[in-house]
Amino acid sequence: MNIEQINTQPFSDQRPGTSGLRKKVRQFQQPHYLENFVQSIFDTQTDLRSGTLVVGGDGRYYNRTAIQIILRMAAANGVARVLVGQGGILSTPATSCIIRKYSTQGGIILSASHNPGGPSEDFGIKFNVSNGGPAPENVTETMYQRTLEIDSYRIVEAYDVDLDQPGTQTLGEMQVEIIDPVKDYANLMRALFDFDAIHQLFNSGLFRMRFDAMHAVNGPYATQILEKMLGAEPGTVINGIPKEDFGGGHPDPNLVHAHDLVEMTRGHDPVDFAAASDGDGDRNMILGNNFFVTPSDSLAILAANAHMLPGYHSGIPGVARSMPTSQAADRVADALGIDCFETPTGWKFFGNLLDAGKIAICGEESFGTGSDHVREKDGLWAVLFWLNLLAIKQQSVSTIVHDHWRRFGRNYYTRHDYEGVDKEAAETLMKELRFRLDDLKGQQFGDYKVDYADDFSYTDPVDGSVSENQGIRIGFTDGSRIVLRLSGTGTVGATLRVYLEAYEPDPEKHDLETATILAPLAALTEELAEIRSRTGREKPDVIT
Ligand code: VG1
Ligand code: CO
Repeated sequence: MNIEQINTQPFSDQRPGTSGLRKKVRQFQQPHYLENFVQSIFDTQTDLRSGTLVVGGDGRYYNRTAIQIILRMAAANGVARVLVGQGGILSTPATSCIIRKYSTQGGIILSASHNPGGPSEDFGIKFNVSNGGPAPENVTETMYQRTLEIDSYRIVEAYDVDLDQPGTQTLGEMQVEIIDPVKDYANLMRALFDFDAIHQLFNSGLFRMRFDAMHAVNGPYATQILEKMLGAEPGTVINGIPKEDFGGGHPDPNLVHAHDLVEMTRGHDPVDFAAASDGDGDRNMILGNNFFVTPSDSLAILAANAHMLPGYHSGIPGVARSMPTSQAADRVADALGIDCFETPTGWKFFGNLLDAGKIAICGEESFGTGSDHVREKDGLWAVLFWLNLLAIKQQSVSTIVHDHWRRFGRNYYTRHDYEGVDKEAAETLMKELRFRLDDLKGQQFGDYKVDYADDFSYTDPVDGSVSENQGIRIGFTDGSRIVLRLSGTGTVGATLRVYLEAYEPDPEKHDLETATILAPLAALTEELAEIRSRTGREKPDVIT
C-alpha cells in the first residue's frame, strides 16, 4: 500500500486545553489541521509504532470522517492494530476501560464533550495514554511543541474502512478490529455493582427511573445496561439514539440543558430517580423526586458509602477532588480517617493518585465522578453507584442526602459562568486580583475574615511535577470559599468561572435557598473582582 508523505505547515493554535484539543468543526476541516495534530501524536508517542491503538468518539458531526483519516495515518505510521468502536462510537470511560483491558499503548477519543455538535459547532480530539487516562501535562506539552515544528505527515491511500461491520479488516499491514463498544464496559460495571439488587429494585414495581442520554454517546450503553441487563422498563432511557448534532441541544447534563428530565422529577407523577450524561458519557447529573444532588455532594456521598458496594467493599484508601469542587468530600475523608487530595481542574491530575493506589474515588464539581475502575470520569458508573445505593438503603435520594448532611454538615455550593467574554478583559481581571491576594490575608469583610488567598499551585505527590496558576482561592475562617478561574475548554473568547461555597453544620439550616445563603459571597466577589464593569456582564450566563 502506498504511503504518502504530505508537506504541511504548522498551525499555532494546537495546544490542548483542560481536556484535549477543542475547536469549531470548520477549524478542524481546514486542510492538514487534524492531520498535523494526529501526526504530532504519532511522532511523540513512539510506543504506538508496532503497538495497538483504540479509536472512537461520541458520534458527533465529523466523527466518522476524522476516524477514517486517523486510521489511514495510523497505518502509515506503523501502528500494528487499531480497535475501533462499531459505528465509530466509544464513550470516554469505555475507551479508558478498553485501553486498560487490552493493555493497548493508548487511545484517541473524538469529542468536544458537552459542547454542541454539528457543522457550525464544536469538535475535539484527545489522546489517552496506556493507563487509560488523559495524557498528563508533560505529554500534551510535548505533542503541542511538535505541532509547532511539523513539516509533513504520513497517510496511506486507501478506501474507507467499514466502521459498521464487526470483525477484523486490514489497512495495509495494519489490522482494524471493529469491536462492540458496550460489551467490555458493561462487564466491568457488572463486576463493580450488585446487579441482582438493582434488578430487584426495578422489578419491585415501586421504583421508576428515567435516564436522559441527550442523543449522545451513552444511549447504547444505558439501553444495554439499564433496560436489557437490569430489567428497567422499556422507555427508561430517553433520547437514546446518538445523533450528529445531539438533536440540536447541548449534551450537557445540568438543570438548564436537561430541563425536560428535571420536569419528570416534578409535578403530579414524578419519577423516583433521574439521571443524565454528556456528549462523551463521562459526566453525570443525579436527581431524585423533586431533588437535585450537587456533583460535589454526590462525590462526598459516594465516598462515604463506597464500602457498602461490591467493588469497594474493603473500603477506599483516599479521595480526591478538583480545587473548585466543594469541600464536602474533605469532611468525609476526615471522618473516615483517609487522605483527601486537592488537585487542579481536569481529570488528568487524578491519574497518578489512582495508579499509586492513594485514592479510589475522585470527582469534580462539573458533574464528574469516577473511581479506580478506569482512568476517566464515568457518567453511567455514577448512576449505577446511586442505583446500587438506593437498592441497599431503600430510601429516597432526598433522604440519603439529608442524612449525609446531618452527619457531615452541608456545603452550600454554586458555580457562576460568564461565557464568551472578552479574553483580554478576563485575563486582566484575573491578573489584577492575583496582585492583591497578599493584601487580602487577614482582612475582614462583613462576617467574613480571609484565612488564605492564593493562586493555586499543585505539586503532584507521586511524580513531583508542579502545575501553577490553577485558579484563585480565597478561603475564609468559617470554611467558606470564593474561587475564580478561566476555563480551558471554551472555543470562543474566555469563560470566567466563579465558584462559591459556604459551610453549614446546623441541620435546622439545611433546607435554605442556596442563592440566598451564597448571596453575600457573590456580592463580595463582585467587590473584589469587579466582574460587571470589567466584562460588561450584569449577570452570569449559566448558574449551576
Ligand atoms: C471543564 C470543567 C472541568 C472538566 C473539563 C472537561 O473545564 O470545569 O472540571 O474537567 O471541563 O470535562 P474548564 O477548563 O472549562 O473549566 V469534559 O466532560 O469536557 O471531558
Ligand atoms: Co465529557
